Amino acid sequence: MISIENAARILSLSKKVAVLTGAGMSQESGIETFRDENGVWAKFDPMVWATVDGFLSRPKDVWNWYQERRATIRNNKPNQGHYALAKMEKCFDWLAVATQNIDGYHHIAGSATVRQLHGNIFENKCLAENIGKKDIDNSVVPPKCHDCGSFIRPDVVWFGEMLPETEWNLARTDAQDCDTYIVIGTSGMVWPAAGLPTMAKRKGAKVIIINTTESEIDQRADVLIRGKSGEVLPQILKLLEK
Ligand code: BV8
Repeated sequence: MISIENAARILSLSKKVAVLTGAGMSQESGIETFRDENGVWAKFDPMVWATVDGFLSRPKDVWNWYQERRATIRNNKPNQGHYALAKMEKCFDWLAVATQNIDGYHHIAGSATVRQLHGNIFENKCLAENIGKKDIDNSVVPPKCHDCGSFIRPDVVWFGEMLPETEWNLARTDAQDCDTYIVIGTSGMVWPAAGLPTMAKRKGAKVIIINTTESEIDQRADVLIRGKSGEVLPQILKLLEK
């Protein structure tokens, strides 16, 4: 509890707060994380299932895998951590969330400022034109672009792909301008997102980490909270609302 009180005390003195979330944020919503013991990458090789070459080697399988993940996300919902983070916005001049997650749960929970660093699983784009496409013909697997005939693919950032420039630049500015940086539910293994807490720290921000286990970013923490984000964030919000 002490670290939760320390985090709330630091936040009560903050005006500008930036946040980085990872798969742990949605774990209590029933969405699998990637690198926990029996996580996604333990079952699916990311170089096959989350790269362009992997998609081209087995387009039908990769497309169907994303369809299954879309169904799981639709059948679940944001958890108390997402809602607490959204309500926390009123406690500061601004609170901006940069998420590595592609489930869209921060938006659904009501967060107003969300930078989707790795895209959104419910959006699609043409593989060849690299531009978003709507009204997809799902009778073909994977669907084909109605403008050029190339494959349609999920509009998410695969390994080896650049992050969306605007989202990435905004997330970097948030990290450099904030008083406090909260890191929630990420192993800190995927770059360049993993570098954001260090950018904040270098500019003098306090860093709060909420994670159930150790992460690659722990040494940056001013406050380290070992716990579930769906339980910890509502407790922090309660202390801030006092
Ligand atoms: C890039 C989207 C520039 C798709 C994902 C070779 C060539 C090119 C690039 C590289 C290369 N070698 C390395 C790189 C860089 C690479 C990278 O970082 N690799 C790592 C693995 C070493 N990065 C990239 O490729 C990025 N692009 O660098 O572009 C470039 C371009 C060309 C050439 C050179 C450079 C793109 C990375 C994005 C990849 N896309 N996903 C999809 O999801 O299908 S990755 C995937 O990892 C997800 O986005 C995920 O969010 C992300 C990070 O993982 P986490 O979110 O942290 O999840 P994880 O399971 O790891 O951890 C969960 C944590 O939560 C754990 O710590 C756990 O303890 C905790 N937890 C669990 N439950 C809870 C909890 N905490 C709190 N409460 C709970 N209840």
